[in-house]
Amino acid sequence: MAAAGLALASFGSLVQAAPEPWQLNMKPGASTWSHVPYDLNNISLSVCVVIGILVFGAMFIAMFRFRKSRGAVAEKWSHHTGLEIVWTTVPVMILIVLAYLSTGGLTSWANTTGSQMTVKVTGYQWKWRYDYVSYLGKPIEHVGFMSKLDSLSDQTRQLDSGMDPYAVKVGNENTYLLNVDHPLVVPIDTKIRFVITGGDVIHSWWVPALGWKLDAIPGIANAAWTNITKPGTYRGQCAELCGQDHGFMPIVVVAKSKADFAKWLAEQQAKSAAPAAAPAASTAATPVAAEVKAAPAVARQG
Ligand SMILES: [Cu+2]
Repeated sequence: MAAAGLALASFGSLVQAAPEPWQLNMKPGASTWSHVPYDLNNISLSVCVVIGILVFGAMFIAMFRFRKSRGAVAEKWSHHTGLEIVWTTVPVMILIVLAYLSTGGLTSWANTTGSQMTVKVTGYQWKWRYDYVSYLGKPIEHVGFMSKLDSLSDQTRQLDSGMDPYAVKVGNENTYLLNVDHPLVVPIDTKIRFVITGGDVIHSWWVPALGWKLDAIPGIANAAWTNITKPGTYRGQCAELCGQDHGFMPIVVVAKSKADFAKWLAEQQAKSAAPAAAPAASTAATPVAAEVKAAPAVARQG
C-alpha cells in the first residue's frame, strides 16, 4: 500500500522532473527497480477504473432504467446473504493482491545487499552534500562536495531580478530551479547504496527517474539503492518542506558509463590528494561542512 501510495504521490504531482507535453502517466524511470512503482500505479489505477465503471454503471442503470416515471416499483426484500458475502470477499481479495504486490516492491527496494558502491547523502538548509564512501569494495577517501542551486537559477529567482526563468537552459531543456553547481556523478550498471541523513531539519531526497524518495532525517541513517541502466542526467528535488528555501535545493544525478565514472573518480581523488596544487579543489567543501556542523544543533522540522 505504501509503495502504491508512493507511486500515486509521484503521479500527478507538480514536481515532475522532465515532464513532456501531454504526458499522462508516470515515467517508467531509468533504473532496474523503477518499473516497480510504475507497474503498481498502472495496476492499482486499472483496478480503480474497473470498479468505477461497474459502480457508476450500476448507479446510472438504476437511476434511468428503473425510475419512477417509467413505472418502476421497488422490490420489498432486504438482506441477501449471498450478495453480502460476495461484496465483502471480492474487495478483501483485491486489497490482499495489491498489498502483496506492494510489499514485494517495498522489500526489494529496501534490500541493499550486494551493493557495489555507497554514497552518503546529507540534506542541509538548503543544499545537498554527497560523500563517496566506497566503490567496488574499496573505500574512497576525501571525495565529497556540496551540491547547491546553480548560480543562474539563483540570480533569476531573486525578487525583482528582472531575469527570465525561461531563459535558464541547459541545451534545449529549461532547468530553472532544476540545476546544481556540482551534480552527483555515478556509474551505470552498478548497485549503488545511498545512506541518507539530515544535517539540520528533515529533507527528502527524490529523483523520480529512480522510482523512490527517502527522508533525510537528522540522527537517522536511511538506506536505499538504485541501479541505473541508462547514462544520462536525472533531475529531482527536495520532497520534504524544510524551510523557506525548500524549493531551491534541486538534485542532479549524472550517470556515466563505468569507464567514464572511473576517470571522473580518479580526477576527484587526484584533486583532493593535492589541494595546494589545485585551489579549485576547495569545492570539496570541507570548510562548508565544518561550518554547518559548527552551527547550533537545532533539529526542527521546517
Ligand atoms: Cu530540503
